Amino acid sequence: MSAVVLVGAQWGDEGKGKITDFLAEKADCVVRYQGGSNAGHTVEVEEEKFMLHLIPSGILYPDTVCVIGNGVVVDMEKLLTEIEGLEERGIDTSNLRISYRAPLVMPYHKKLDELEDRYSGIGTTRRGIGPAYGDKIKRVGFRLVDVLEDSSFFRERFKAQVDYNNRIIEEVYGEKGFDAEAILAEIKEQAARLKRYAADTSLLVYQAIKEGKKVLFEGAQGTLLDIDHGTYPYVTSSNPTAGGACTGAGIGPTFINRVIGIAKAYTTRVGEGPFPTELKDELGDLLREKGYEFGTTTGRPRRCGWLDAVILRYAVRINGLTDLAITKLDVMSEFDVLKICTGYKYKGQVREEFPESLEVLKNCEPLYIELPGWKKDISGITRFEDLPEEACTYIEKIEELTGLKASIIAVGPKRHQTIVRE
Ligand code: 2SA
Ligand code: GDP
Ligand code: MG
Repeated sequence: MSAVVLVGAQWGDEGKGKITDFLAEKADCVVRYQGGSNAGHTVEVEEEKFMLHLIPSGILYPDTVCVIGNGVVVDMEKLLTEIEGLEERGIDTSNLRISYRAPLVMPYHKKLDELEDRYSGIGTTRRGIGPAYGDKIKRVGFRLVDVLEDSSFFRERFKAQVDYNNRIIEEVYGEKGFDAEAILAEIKEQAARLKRYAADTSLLVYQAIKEGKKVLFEGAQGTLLDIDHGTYPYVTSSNPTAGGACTGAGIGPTFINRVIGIAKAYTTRVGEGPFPTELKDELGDLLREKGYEFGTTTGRPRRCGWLDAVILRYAVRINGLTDLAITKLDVMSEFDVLKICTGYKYKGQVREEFPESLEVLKNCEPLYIELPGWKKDISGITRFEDLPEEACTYIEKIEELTGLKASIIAVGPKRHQTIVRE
């Protein structure tokens, strides 16, 4: 039995797509369990680059079953475009499965996300994620199965919901609302095109695990963007943390036997909210330039800073991490001296735990240790022993600070630029 959860240990964009694709070579099934088209997971194989949003990063392997679980909010229009884009590039998507239970992102969710973000200042991706999860929790959302069945119960509730949202869009924001019949026709057509992929995915994943197949659960976003455990309200509206894999895929926690925390060798964040180790100077610009830190979905520049071990320790605890995958070590080759934050100073006191209060977090001063850089190109190295001594020391320091082994190290964006340690 092998069920492995891959979770972002920071604020997302840790390289989950790359690591998932790398491990998917030996997997039978890859499952997305939360998020939606806000996610942007990059997979690079030889000269080809794929940016995936809703489709799991196992899709490049023709025999791997790729599941969009019940915890993912599905924008059918975006999903169809993504499927078509892959098919045009010769990628077979016939092994894709979508949960009947997946809540749908409606056109009014996207509109409301845009309008509300102007006021809330969260800096969302404006893909309708918050409003779609909000409706799910309020029990006024619609799932793939509802549109496929098209019952009178669904139609009545759907029209009432469009009316309600139109009132907000028109009366609160003074913008034009939507035509319920037009949306209905559109989503029915989209659902019909997706019908061939629809499945009871919880059952499918359960059976795969029971048959001893290898299943990967691919988190989107990251621990600090978790609605419950992240830097609320500057978070996404789902649970990227490992517990989300159970609810978002419909499997019990006793089936999971490994949880890999994926962490960049430094830290980035896109969108607003506190970020203690952020570098607002030329060092931050250098990280952005060398790490090519721009949003995979929106193209927004990412904020960059030093590695923060307080965050990593928090991720170890919240996710029950078993080991780490450290990505983008090659980007650190640029620096003479590397810094790692080991604790925060707040009002003269040292804090080693990640604070729950944003006010405290905003006023925390990072406490750093310094390590020597290596200033050598490491992007072609395939064995840990062949890395420069300073790079090994950097990784070993992360292991010491987190108490976990870095069992995977990425030294470049491509599939083969990956070091595995036994
Ligand atoms: P949302 O759209 O409601 O989920 O936004 C809420 C916050 O969550 C952040 N968020 C992300 N952070 C990092 N990466 C994400 N995916 C894209 C990428 C982002 C992009 O891979 O680069 O292209 O801009 C992602 N998705 C959501 C978001 O920035 C808000 O802070
Ligand atoms: P995800 O959301 O966690 O899947 O990450 P993204 O795909 O949004 O962002 C990670 C970026 O870093 C992508 O452009 C990847 O191709 C790239 N990347 C992943 N691993 C490495 C690495 O080890 N080195 C370098 N230089 N780039 C990497
Ligand atoms: Mg991303």
